[in-house]
Order: sequence, then C-alpha cells, then structure tokens
Amino acid sequence: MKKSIKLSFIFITITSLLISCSSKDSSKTNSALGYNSAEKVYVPPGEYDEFYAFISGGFSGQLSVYGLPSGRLFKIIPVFSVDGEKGFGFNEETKNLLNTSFGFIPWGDSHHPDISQTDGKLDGRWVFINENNTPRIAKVDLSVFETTEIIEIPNTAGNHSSSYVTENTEYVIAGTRFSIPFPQRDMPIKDYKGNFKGVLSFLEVDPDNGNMNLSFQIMMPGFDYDKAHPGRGDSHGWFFYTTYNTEEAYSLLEVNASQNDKDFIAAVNWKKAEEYIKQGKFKTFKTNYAHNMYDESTQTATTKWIKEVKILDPADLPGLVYFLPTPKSPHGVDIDPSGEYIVGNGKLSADVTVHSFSKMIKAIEEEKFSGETYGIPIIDFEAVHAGSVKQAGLGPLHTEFDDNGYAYTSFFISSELVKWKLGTWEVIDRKPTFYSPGHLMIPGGNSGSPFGKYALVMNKITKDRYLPTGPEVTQSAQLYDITGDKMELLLDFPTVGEPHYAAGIPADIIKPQSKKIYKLEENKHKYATLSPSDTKVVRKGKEVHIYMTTIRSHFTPDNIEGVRVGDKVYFHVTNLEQDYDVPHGVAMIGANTSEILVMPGQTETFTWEPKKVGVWPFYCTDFCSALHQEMQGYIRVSPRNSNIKLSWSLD
Ligand code: K7E
Ligand code: CUA
Repeated sequence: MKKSIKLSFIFITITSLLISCSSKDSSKTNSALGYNSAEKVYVPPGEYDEFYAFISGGFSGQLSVYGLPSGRLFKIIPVFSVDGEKGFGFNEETKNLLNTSFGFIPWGDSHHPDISQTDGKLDGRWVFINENNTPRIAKVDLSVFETTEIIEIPNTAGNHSSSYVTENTEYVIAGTRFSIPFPQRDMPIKDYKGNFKGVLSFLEVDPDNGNMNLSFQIMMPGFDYDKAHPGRGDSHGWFFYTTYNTEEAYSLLEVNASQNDKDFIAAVNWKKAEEYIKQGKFKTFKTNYAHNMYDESTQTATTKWIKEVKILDPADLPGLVYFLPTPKSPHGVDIDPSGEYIVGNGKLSADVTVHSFSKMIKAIEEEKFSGETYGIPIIDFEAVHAGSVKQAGLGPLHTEFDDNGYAYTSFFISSELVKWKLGTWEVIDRKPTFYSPGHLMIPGGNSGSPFGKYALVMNKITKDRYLPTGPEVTQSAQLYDITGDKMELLLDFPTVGEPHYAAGIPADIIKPQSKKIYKLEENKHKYATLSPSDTKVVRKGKEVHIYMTTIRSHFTPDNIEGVRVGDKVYFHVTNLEQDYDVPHGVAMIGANTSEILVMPGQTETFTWEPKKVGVWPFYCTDFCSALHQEMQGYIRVSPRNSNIKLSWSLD
C-alpha cells in the first residue's frame, strides 16, 4: 500500500516534469534539468562563495554585495541614498558625503561599479560607482565596504558614461549623457545646436589612498555620451565613449535622435590630453562643486568646495579626439581583454559592430578621414571596421569577454545572451534570458584578465520568475555557466533596486584585506571617548553633547537629567569593543534621524531634538549579547525654562 502511493507520487512527478518540458515556457525546461545546475551554485552552509559581485542598485542609489555562484546577498553598501539601517546620511559623520552644489541630496541613481586595477588586473582595493542624476562619482573602500569619498562632477548632466578605471587606476572617468548649455545659462532650448556641449571628465586617482581629483574636462559637441570603456594593452592611453543623438535633436528624441545611420564612438587620447595640460593648453573655468571625503582617522566626512576646472577643447587640440562611425545609436562600448577590439553595441541595430584599434592608429597616421564635425576628424568607417557579428539578435546593449577569446552580448529586445568569437565574428551559442537583459557581467570584465567562469545577466523584466509581490516585482539577475561551448543557465536571484552594471572579483583578492575592527588607539574622532571613566555630558547653549561609550551590554552614561525641550542632543557614541562583529546601536523615541550602528572602535554621532517633557528611553538596536535587552537608558526632558542642572549616572 505504502509502496504504491510512493510509486504513483514518483509517476506524477515525472509526468509533471515531462509536461513542463513540453510546455511553451522554456524557462521550466531548465528546472527539469535543474539538479545538475543546483550542484553548481550550491555553497554548503559555512563555506564561502568563490566570487564577490558588486551590483549597482540603479534607482535605489546603492551598491549591493552578493556571493557567486550562490546569489546570496551579503550587504547593501549605502552610497548615494540615505540609509536608516546604517545611519548613512543621517549621522553627523557621513551626512557631508551627500553635499552637492545643489545642497544635501538624499537620493541617487547608481549605474556602473568598477573595481580598481593594477597592471590591468583587479586589485580589489576600491570600487568606484557613478551617480547619474546629480552627477557624482563615489569611492567605496573594500577593506571596510563603506563609501569613503564622493566627488561632484561639474558641467555635466546625467553622468552615465561613467565610472570606469584605466588599467593602473590612473584615472576614473565620468561623462555627460545629456548635453547642456556650456557654460550653463538661461537660453532658448531651440538654440541647442552648437550651444549645448557634452563634457567628459578625467579624475586622477591617488595610488596610495584612492582619493580622486578632477584633473581636466574635455568639451565635446552636444551629443549624448552614453557609455565608456578604457583601452588596455596597446590601446592603454585611450578612452572610448559611445554617442547617440549626433543629430543634436532636443525634442522627440525617440524619432529625431534615430535619424543618422551611424553615430560615433569617440576615441579620446588621454595621454595626449596630459601633454596638452602640461603645455598649459587648457582654459580655466569658474565652477563650484563639492568634494566630500571621509577621513578614516577622524571617522568624519568633510566637504571641500572646488572653484575652478581645466577644460580642453578638441577643436583646437589636434590628435586629442577622433570619431569612429558606428551604427546605430550605440549603447555600450566594450574593449576586449587584449585592447585590440572596440565593440559597439548599436541598440537599434541587429549587428554588433567591432572596430580595430590597430586599424584606427593606421587610419589616423594615413589620415583616412571621411569628414569632420566641430573640428574633430571622423575616421573612414571601412578604415577602422574590424568586422560585425551579423544578425546576432535584436537590440545589443552590452558585451563582456572571457579569457578564451569569446565575447558575450546581451540583447534587450530579443531577450538573449549570445556568445560569439572575436576575430571570426561567428555566433557560437545563444540562450534566452528572462527577460530583457541590460548589462551582463563576467568577473574581471573591465580588465585585461577576466575570470570566464560565470556570466551574470541583469534583467529589466521579471514577470513570472518569482512569487508575485503586487504591481512592483523585483528585478532579477541570472547566472550562467560559461565554461563549456554551450552556456548553461544556473540560477535566478532577485536584486536590490534595478541593477545596471556589476563588478565581480575572486573573493580571495578581497578577503585577506577585510578589516575586522577599528583600533581604538587610532580613533581620532573629535568626540571619541576611550574609556567609560572619561564619559561626560556638556551643555553649549541649546546643544547638549553626550560623550558616551558602549560595551556589552551597557551605555555609559545611562541616565541623564537636565535636558530641556528645544535642545539638540548629540550622542557621541564610542564603541569600546575590540572584537569582530560586535556593533552597538542607539535609537531614541521621536528622533527625526535614524539609528546609528557603531562598529568596534568607532565613534558615531546620533542626534535627537526632544519635543516633549518626560522621561524617555534610549536603547541598543543591535542584538549584541544575552543582555542586549538590558542595554538601555533614560533621558529626563524638562520644560524649556527649567533650571535643573545636567547630571548623569555611570552605572
Ligand atoms: Cu545599459 Cu545605465 Cu549601463 Cu542600465 S545602462 S542597462
Ligand atoms: Cu548593544 Cu545590543
């Protein structure tokens, strides 16, 4: 009896698998074959993933950290949007990171993370990521997985062709998607042509600490500069940008910016730019932008206002910029690991157009130009064209490379991932994606040494892939095994926000340098309190400063009297722990900021403006020990005109 039930259960299961195999939804086919795939993504409890993946959050403004192949989420690093979980943008230490010339900006749109490199190899020291909306570039320090610098990009709108690093992290670059009046001014929009300009920015990176500095900008014609990638190997010293709207349309762009058969890839010789800068061939323009830097020793971010920027005009500077005609409103431009091939993903085209760097150099030497625009030579298409991947799919967006001479292109409209061979341009394999991929990522993708084991495809549409969650469904990433001739779909997992690009790196490069605690003796925070006996409460007019310490499981001081309605109370909390993974938090009723989460050895400041008379509790927000629930205290709040003196208790 029992046996027959079991058998019929197996029978039903097999039939249902067969049915789903034959159903029109090919995604289910994969789950029937899924056991083998499951093994390839399964990371047993207690074991580590092989790769980190840093996935942009798009409209979340953040950068999330996943493990591959498991797809497990480890951390969301707040970058351009305030984050209540970590107090980012709320506490006194980090809020200056979000300063801009438009004021404090609590939200951003993050697109393209890129990991620092040495000799064309990922070195895992920093991730840079761009903010599209209010143009900025951030640096995330990978020893602590925190945002430590944000620099605003002036003369720019829609910072999209950003933020990629050169092979020794000499520069991280930014570029304008929307051209704007240059200099910015009140003028009729119909006078766009010739008056609007697109500016490309080069930020030099300090090799010791990763700090950025806007070295110069190049003032380009008023096109849209969409994506960018650095040259490498022989093409090191060049940067490539896609353009669209070479029509310089300013309305109905979906029609008017799709007229030209070919737009351009702009090839910028940044080594030449450096020479011109040295020769003083730049113009200095007045500007005002924020450079926000978090100092690890004071543990506090400060804002510097920069007033000038150097501008190079390619019309006056021969050899600085060339245009490579490329069909058709190209989105991504991607450079293969050797640096020879420049891949243009014409999003309104069925072909992928590939240019040759060596042909480009030859064409420049032989002056094989088909014209010029705004003083910039246009290289003859045939003189630079290496080949095209014919009829590869519909709507190519982005291409990445493995370490075996293959390229992988995402096709938005035909929803597929296509593998093709560099040099022969033949399509090797294609696999459906679910659905409408934007970027894909192969770890080390923007470097001379990719790790061609997995391709992570980030999709715009999810539809039926997950349980429904109301009208808003998660965006989705899909992991493919690319080690064989045929690609194999292994895993779907949801992402945070809308992912655009991602950057992947072997975990072994990052793991050894990951910081476990902040050393108390190195804490130079202005309000650090290094011992419970040094705690105190100080009034400065309407400000009350509490110099507070935490250690399992106690706040010192824990009871404070003498605070008045209308005061602003600063809790300067130093976490005296020196053990890994023991943060303490603080929250206070009615605070219009957020909690803070203070790491071992760190000081952070939480602010509270008491509105009501009474005795109000504060507590630790992080379950730090068996006595975590006992980690609490009170603040007595008296009327504004009270003359109760400040007092506090230490036990
Ligand atoms: Cu194609 Cu912002 Cu790189 Cu999205 S972008 S997909
Ligand atoms: Cu400290 Cu909970």
